[in-house]
Amino acid sequence: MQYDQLIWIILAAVVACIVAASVIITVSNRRGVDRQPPVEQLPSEPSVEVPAEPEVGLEVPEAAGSRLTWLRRRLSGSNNALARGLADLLSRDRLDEETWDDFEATLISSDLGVAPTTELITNLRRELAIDGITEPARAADVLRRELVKLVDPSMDRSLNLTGTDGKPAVVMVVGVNGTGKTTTVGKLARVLVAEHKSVLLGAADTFRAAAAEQLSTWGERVGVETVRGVEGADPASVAFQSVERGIAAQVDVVLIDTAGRLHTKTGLMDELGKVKRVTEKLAPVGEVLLVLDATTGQNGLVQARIFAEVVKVTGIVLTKLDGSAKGGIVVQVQRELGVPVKLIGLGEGVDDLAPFDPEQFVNGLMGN
Ligand SMILES: Nc1nc2c(ncn2[C@@H]2O[C@H](COP(=O)(O)OP(=O)(O)OP(=O)(O)O)[C@@H](O)[C@H]2O)c(=O)[nH]1
Ligand SMILES: [Mg+2]
Repeated sequence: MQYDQLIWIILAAVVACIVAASVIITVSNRRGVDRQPPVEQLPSEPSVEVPAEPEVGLEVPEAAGSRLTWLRRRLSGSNNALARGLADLLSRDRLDEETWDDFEATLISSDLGVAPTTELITNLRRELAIDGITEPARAADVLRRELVKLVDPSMDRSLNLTGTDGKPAVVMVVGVNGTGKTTTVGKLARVLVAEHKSVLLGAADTFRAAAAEQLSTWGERVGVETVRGVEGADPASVAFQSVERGIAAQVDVVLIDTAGRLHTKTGLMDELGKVKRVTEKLAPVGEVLLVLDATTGQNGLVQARIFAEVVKVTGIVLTKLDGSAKGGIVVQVQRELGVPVKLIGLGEGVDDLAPFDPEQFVNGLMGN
């Protein structure tokens, strides 16, 4: 090989190395772009779980529009008792007394409650009589309007995510065991991250180590940090430390997951009150979301009443509206607490959380 050929080969190899190195540096910088700056690690507990470098890109939810359309389809295809009652009414030939009686019974058994049912049927019959409508198919629009009125579109369903005095907005998620609190925190974090908000999760469920583990797994999936304590740690102190970290890291929102607790256990309910009081020494808890399992029916109302007495509930998350839930509970729980349903869960999947929209909900129930 000639001398000048060798020089060219060496030069080509050097250029190739430089190009490869700059590609590697660019890729690794890009991977860090969407990550939040890691917060300082305190020597004492609780610990902060900084999500590991994801192997693939972080998960982001589908756009809100397509998610809502999909959820509406899920609702209308569900086994929801109210949806079935409406479908039955609209499939009849005529609106005679027997049909009305059956419809009334269906509404009451779908957790709509006696007073709202009577109100709905009275209004519906009056409206239909004025226009002389006797065929169910033509009654559908009137029914849709009356149902929307019952679900109350005038309520403010936005989440309060504005922090005060430059501090993060704090959201606490509460409810009885297994209603879907942790899943809701994870899904909500995912939505907020997609809206370019910086989020921190606080694992104030210290009953079981697995609970904090479940939450950190969500944190890793969506690329946010989780503050957690050891099993049996004081949940109030974990919540406090979470907000403390959130302030230090200047995040927009701190989501605090709490342990499931039976509303009948006074000690546990007092503990929840303490979690909120202690957290508020640092920053106001602007949103207390009560997670109710829509399939538990009337029991959900009792839970709602007692939780609202202990911590001022500002919004309801109604989960498990897929499956065999009785959608009428939306109306009852809002009336009972005077607090809006803000979010609904329609499945176990990561995108199965949606803002509650009265019209979409009614359309979903009516199968369109
Ligand atoms: N079908 C359905 N399942 C749900 C929904 N939300 C949550 N789940 C499931 O309900 C179960 C309990 O959910 P978690 O989020 O662990 O409930 P939790 O309230 O945090 O439970 P505890 O912390 O033990 O009180 C899990 O299997 C979830 O996948 C929903 O909207 N629909
Ligand atoms: Mg949980």
